[in-house]
Amino acid sequence: MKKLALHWKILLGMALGVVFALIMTNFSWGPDVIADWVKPFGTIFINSLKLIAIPLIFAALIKGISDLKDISSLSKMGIRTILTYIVTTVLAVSIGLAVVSIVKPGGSINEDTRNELVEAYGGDAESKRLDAEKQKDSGPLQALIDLVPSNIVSAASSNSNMLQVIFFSVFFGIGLILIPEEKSKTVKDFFDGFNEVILKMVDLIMLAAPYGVFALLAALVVEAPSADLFAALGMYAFCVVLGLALMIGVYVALVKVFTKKSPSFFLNGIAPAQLLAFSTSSSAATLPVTMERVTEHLGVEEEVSSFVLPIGATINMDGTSLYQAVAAVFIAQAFGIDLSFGTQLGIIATATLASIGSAAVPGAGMVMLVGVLGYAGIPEAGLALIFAVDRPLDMCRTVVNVTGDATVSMLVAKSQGKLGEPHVKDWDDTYKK
Ligand code: DAS
Repeated sequence: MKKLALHWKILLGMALGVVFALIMTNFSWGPDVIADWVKPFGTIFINSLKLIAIPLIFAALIKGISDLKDISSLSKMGIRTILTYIVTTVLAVSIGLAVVSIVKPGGSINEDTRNELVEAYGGDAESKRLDAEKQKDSGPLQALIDLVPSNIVSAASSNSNMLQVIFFSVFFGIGLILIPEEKSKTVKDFFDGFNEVILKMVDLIMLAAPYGVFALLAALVVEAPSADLFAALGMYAFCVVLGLALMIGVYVALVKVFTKKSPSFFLNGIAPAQLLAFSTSSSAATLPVTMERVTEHLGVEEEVSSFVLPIGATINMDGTSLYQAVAAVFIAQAFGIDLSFGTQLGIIATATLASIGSAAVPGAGMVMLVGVLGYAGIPEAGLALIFAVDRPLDMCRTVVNVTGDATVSMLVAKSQGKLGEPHVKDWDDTYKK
């Protein structure tokens, strides 16, 4: 069979999983066969994502921060770039939280289905619900206290301390920057290699995605066959896409206000990179095209684009952070967990940090979501629910990640007086060059 791109294989796995389960439910022994012989592969797949989450955060953040040193990131442009990235990411997460809280996709699940869900997926949902209640009673600075682990091994031992792992990774990265070059080089080289290995492991896990999704969908259809669950999943996906579309509107407005460039100029300039991001689900794979489009077609000078975009592909994932906020709150809604305002603020911080720690490869945002759920006390088993529809959403959020990087590169270039006229006016000129 012609080599199908991974995301088409995953979409095929989704469809076949549903069809297979619908066929099997016609036999009395069908559901048991799926529960005993198919669902375990979905559980294994989710566990492998959970397994890789902590090492991925650790590796990606330390590499990201130690790389900053080589390009003297503490310069004015570096600080301006990182601050602008953080602002757009917090904006993205806030839009995500607003959309999912207004639309309430998880709220449409009826009580029976919710109980089935808790039974099938979130055995620890009750304890999580109690934790969430307890969190409401804690002091105003409890989230800050929880940020600093007293023991890194215990912090790394469960995904619920993702913020603590991020805190330690950033702390470690800053330490790495501050020691003399001749000493830090060995450590930096080690983490470069460690990061490569972890990304390769993510690639291998994603190769199993079509089969994992097949098993997850089959189990989902058999265990919670209710139409309202699928309707809720559809509404969840709608919330993510709506939030992402609003974020594109925010970028167009920022470009118009701060650089006076028109929406059509910006969107025509960045469109080829957006299409590549959509089809590859990878900001890293799209980076070369993003660089060419931003420099040649949007007028950002090379010295800015070659600095701002590689950092952006690594630490600025507005689409991912928006998706993580929507996903976390949707799962809480589905399991009937009422998140306090403090927890929702914590989700803003966690999703922002999680998106900084997300690698620019397919599925990374899903892996980091494990930590966001862990922080907010939301059953990670809920991942099985939303992973079924994750791939199409990964394609969409990667488009926003790339568009966000291009936006910030134009804002930073403008503020540095480095935003000129495009070298080529439109797509045809590229071929004439
Ligand atoms: N696919 C990732 C990227 O390359 C984003 C994600 O997984 O959320 O930007």
